[in-house]
Amino acid sequence: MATKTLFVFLITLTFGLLAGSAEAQSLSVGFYTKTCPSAEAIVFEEVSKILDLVPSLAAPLLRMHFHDCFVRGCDGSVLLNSTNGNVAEKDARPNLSLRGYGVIDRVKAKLEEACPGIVSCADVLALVARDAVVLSKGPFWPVPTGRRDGLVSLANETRQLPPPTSNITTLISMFGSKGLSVKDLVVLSGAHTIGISHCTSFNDRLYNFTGKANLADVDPTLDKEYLAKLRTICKPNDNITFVEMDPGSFRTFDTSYYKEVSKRRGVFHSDEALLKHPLTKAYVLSHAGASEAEFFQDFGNSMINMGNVGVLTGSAGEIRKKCYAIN
Ligand code: HEM
Ligand SMILES: *[C@@H]1O[C@H](CO)[C@@H](O)[C@H](O)[C@H]1NC(C)=O
Ligand SMILES: *[C@@H]1O[C@H](CO)[C@@H](O)[C@H](O)[C@H]1NC(C)=O
Ligand SMILES: *[C@@H]1O[C@H](CO)[C@@H](O)[C@H](O)[C@H]1NC(C)=O
Ligand SMILES: *[C@@H]1O[C@H](CO)[C@@H](O)[C@H](O)[C@H]1NC(C)=O
Ligand SMILES: *[C@@H]1O[C@H](CO)[C@@H](O)[C@H](O)[C@H]1NC(C)=O
Ligand SMILES: CC(=O)N[C@H]1CO[C@H](CO)[C@@H](O)[C@@H]1O
Repeated sequence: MATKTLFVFLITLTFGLLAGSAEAQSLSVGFYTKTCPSAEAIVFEEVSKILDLVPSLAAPLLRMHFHDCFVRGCDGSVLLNSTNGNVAEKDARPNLSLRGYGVIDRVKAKLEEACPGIVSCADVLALVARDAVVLSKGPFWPVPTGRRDGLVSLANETRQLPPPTSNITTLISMFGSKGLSVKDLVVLSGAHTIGISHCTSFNDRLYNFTGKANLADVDPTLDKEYLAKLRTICKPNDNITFVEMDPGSFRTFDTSYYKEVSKRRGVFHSDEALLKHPLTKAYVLSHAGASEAEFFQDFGNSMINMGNVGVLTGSAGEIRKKCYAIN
């Protein structure tokens, strides 16, 4: 109850703050105020109930919004099932490890009960991602809404998602191609403060790193102690085991990801890569173990930027009835 009151208070506060800025945007905070006034409260209540039971779903729900936005814009395309003639994004390689589709279906069903045909699945993803962060003790930010749902989902387009082997050049250019800055990159990478990774996503750093068919051939940039620990957990070709990405606080949204990366304990090349550019390196170092306030503010801003990527508005697309299929 206390959280709910706080939530309503924050929403009200945010409306007040944003009313002052007259920026023309296609999305707007409080888009459903008239058409479905309880939409955001319904989402928060459902996500709270689900995460009370299964806290480990917070991380994949945040990640799902990222995977949606980077492929065809934030249009709910990540949620569509494959059909007879088409393999959807969901069934492409990077999505093997996405979880939480059932949560989205459940939240959407509640919204359809309250206001049929009003709230898009793309907006559900954006709101659920925010609430998953709030419920992991992270920041609240006002989520601009008004996205519409796309009609297309193609497995081969998941190539637009950066792989964990990415170097800094690739990361900057892949974020740049979505209109996101170097700062957005380092800030949004901070999402890896919660959740898990399968050994498959970083095993190349632990064994046979340069392809010498030598199991002692490891990534020299990874912290030695951490490397040894990972090697005891992840065996070569292990595609089942997973590790906490931010050991010790993988369910708490905080700045400890930057502390880990600064000690060369980021699990992916893409985490390590943040130490290879002056701007991202400076951000990592200055936020390692620092107070959360600035990171929290930055994270909300960068999530709003990411949530704007390639959105459909007005009469484009549709409002899906079920998130896994077009109407
Ligand atoms: C910078 C480029 C990024 C790369 C290369 C990357 C890559 C990955 C990989 C490989 C995993 C592990 C998947 C697995 O093995 O189970 C992962 C997990 C995760 N990623 Fe990222 N990611 C990136 C950016 C982001 C962004 C922008 C967000 C959200 C804003 C995000 C949120 C997450 C979360 C929360 C998890 C944990 C998922 C879970 O617990 O199931 N990532 N990421
Ligand atoms: C849609 O796909 C999900 C898995 O991604 C599956 O669990 C669900 O049964 C599918 N729904 C329909 C109606 O095909
Ligand atoms: C992706 O797949 C679609 C449908 O199968 C196809 O029309 C399109 O050409 C493919 N795009 C690329 C870049 O391969
Ligand atoms: C970064 O990775 C890309 C793609 O794998 C590669 O073409 C490029 O040479 C790499 N850049 C550097 C500086 O290593
Ligand atoms: C090591 O990597 C090379 C090149 O990718 C590959 O040909 C070889 O089979 C790998 N060896 C082992 C033991 O994984
Ligand atoms: C793991 O690898 C085995 C053997 O290569 C394969 O049969 C199995 O389907 C894989 N499991 C997953 C979850 O990818
Ligand atoms: C949840 C989900 O739909 N995962 C799919 C991801 O893609 C693989 C194929 O690469 C499917 O087997 C999974 O079912």
